[in-house]
Amino acid sequence: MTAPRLKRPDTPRARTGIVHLGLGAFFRAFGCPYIADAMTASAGDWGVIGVSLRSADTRDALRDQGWAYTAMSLAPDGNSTRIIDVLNDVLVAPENPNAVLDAMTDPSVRVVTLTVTEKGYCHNPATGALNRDHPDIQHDLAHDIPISTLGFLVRALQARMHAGARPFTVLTCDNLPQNGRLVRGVVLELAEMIDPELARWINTHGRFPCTMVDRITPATTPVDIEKVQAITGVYDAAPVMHEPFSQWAIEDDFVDNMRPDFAIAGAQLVRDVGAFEDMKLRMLNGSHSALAYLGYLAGHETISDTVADPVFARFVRALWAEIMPTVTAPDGVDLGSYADALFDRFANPNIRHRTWQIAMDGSQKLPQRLLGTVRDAFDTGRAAPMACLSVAAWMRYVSGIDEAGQPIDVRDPLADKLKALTDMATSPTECVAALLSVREIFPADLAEHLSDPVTRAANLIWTKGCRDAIGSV
Ligand code: CS2
Repeated sequence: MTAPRLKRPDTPRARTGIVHLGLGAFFRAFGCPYIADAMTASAGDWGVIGVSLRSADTRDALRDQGWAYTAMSLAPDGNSTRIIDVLNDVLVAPENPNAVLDAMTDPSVRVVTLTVTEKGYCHNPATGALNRDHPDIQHDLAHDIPISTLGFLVRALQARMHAGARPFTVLTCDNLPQNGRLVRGVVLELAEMIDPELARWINTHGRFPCTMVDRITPATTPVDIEKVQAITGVYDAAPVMHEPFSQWAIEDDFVDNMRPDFAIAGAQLVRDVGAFEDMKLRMLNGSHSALAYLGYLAGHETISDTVADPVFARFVRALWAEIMPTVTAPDGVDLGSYADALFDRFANPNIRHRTWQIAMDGSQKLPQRLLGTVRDAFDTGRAAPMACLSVAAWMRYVSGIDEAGQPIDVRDPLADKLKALTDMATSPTECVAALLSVREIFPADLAEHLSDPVTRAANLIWTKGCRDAIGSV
């Protein structure tokens, strides 16, 4: 017998108070449960209109379910499920950008949340400034109907200003350092080019709190869909998978103080998110990327497979030892215990988080994940061999051939440029030199510092393979 389809009961919905841009698995597994808990505990009209910026898949899968879906928590000792029911609609921006602008312009929407990934900010990863040459930005400068995230934010804010309404708070939930400052900066730059008065209005009235978001969310597979059905007896076309752990630190700075009661839902509302961000971006995401490149090249499919290999378990501990002196722990946090907890989270065998998934978009991730650590270590006269090995592994990865001689499906906005550079190189030394010249990633002074240690590491990786290279560093 086929299982019945998940269907939201026909009960009243909360009114929409949030538009979310970039409705991927992460926000559905992370932000939406917090919003659901906040509304359960202290009410408020914080229903969400989700916006997919590219594909219609999520909308098509969720529509017949009344926008409800299952979130499955993957604990080492078993799975549990919960229905999340905060979405009021899902819009697909390329199909109907005006509907997205209308939703964002509705004065009852007080917060626009974002998970558009690092590359969605159209910024230069090394400097944080707007990449004015980005084709989507060029498009949005020439047309009133936008295609980029920044274009949607700026045009919707412009419509609100013209309507005499208040701006919405822009709440970014992407893994970027000072993410609120970053999005504020690029929004202001674009607004300035469109209408300087708008830029002044956003500068005065807009709010862009920084956040630190943390929950490991592997992509959903067909097997996951079957598992959900086995537990719930119901077919859900688009469930999301996540680890039990979740942490959200939010700078408490919202337009007119209008926001869900995130604190009651377990988020930390703080004055300064900086320490949380540095710790998480460097220790979790930095080691995630390092394990992704080295592990992928060595033939490991997932992060848990990678750290189950004792060589990589030692490696990640050594990498954390390099990172820890470069971060200031948030009040009350012991970095050693944080690292121990990270190890357990990575080792969770129930989470099949593919190294290939995490390896994506490295050009956008390396600066905040690994290069900050390297810079701080160099500035204080310390070496960072494991971080340099990780950078070299990324170089090997983007050259497009793994250790078994198989092609790698490299996904990165700079993939073509990186491939052209590595194709011209005739040795690991030349490859390192070519890639260190990519200024979007490596500022000139840092490239100079990196040249020797990364060249050494690359030669080890190319000749011995990643596993043996780790032992030889
Ligand atoms: C991962 C993150 O895919 C990646 O780059 O490092 O998505 C990571 O799982 C989350 O930031 C955990 O909070």
